[in-house]
Amino acid sequence: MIRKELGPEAVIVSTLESPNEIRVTAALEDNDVELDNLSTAPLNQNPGLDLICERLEFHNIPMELSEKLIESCSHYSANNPGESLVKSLASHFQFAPLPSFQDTTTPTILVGPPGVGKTITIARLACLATLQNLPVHVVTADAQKAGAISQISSFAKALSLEVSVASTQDELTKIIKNTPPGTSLLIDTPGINPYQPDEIRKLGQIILAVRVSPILTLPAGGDAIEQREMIDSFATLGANRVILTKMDFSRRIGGLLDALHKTQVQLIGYGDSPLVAQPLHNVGPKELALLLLDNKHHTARELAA
Ligand SMILES: Nc1nc2c(ncn2[C@@H]2O[C@H](COP(=O)(O)OP(=O)(O)O)[C@@H](O)[C@H]2O)c(=O)[nH]1
Ligand SMILES: [Mg+2]
Repeated sequence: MIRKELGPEAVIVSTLESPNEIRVTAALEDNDVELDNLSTAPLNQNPGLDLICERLEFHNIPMELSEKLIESCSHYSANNPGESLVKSLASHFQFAPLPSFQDTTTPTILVGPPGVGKTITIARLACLATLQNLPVHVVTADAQKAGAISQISSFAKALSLEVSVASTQDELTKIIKNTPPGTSLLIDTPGINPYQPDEIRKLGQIILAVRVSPILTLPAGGDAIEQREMIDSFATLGANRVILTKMDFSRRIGGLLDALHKTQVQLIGYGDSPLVAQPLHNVGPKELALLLLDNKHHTARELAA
């Protein structure tokens, strides 16, 4: 049937089985497309499109997105599945770089729900800037949560940085105004419930004082719809970029990927450790492909087997 549709050159590049159907992806080989082999170990060790299908299934990527990814994989090149996955991800997701601190006129402000890793991410960004000898000043607008100020102060102290506390919009405006030229501002905010209008309004006031679009911080695992609604809610505050956290214990990122794909929010980096000294990772299509293909996170039951 496939050869009847596509002609005698058609090759089957993958099959995807679900309880009620078997999907077969076929392609015509395109000898004009020359794609470099990826030199990274996981891709070289796992060169088949079937393996990619398996990994997409493992990550619980919803069928609709999975099909789109596989279809464009086969469109790019059936001969080099690793490279075609990278290209496929590049065409379905938005990526942008982590803050560079070269542009000291644009503060970096992180927002998100409570406990997702905003403060540790601020500390990591401060660490990154300090390592590059770029001056940063850390500000927290999270003055209410018990222990919040001492948590960020201890991170800052380890980097020989001071922390300013802004309890109101006016205080934050004043701190921004008094920041010496050439110093980047890193601003931490209280975790909020984005479904509470009052909490959104208060965070909106902080963002108004800063006048830049905030970066949403989200854990990598979780349900697709939950994540999408979270991203949509913070988008009302102008958050169009996301940093992921807790990648080290997120075994499946399909829900998150579905949310990123549906919202087209820009993915800019991820953290995978509770340690501040462990740097954030930049993420582009290649890094995302490696995260999808990597199967190093085993459950305790698997490890004991
Ligand atoms: N294992 C792991 N723990 C993390 C990661 N990011 C944050 N955490 C932990 O999550 C908890 C909450 O982090 P925190 O920065 O205080 O969250 P915030 O409330 O959003 O500011 C802390 O115990 C962090 O050490 C991560 O990438 N991996
Ligand atoms: Mg915090």
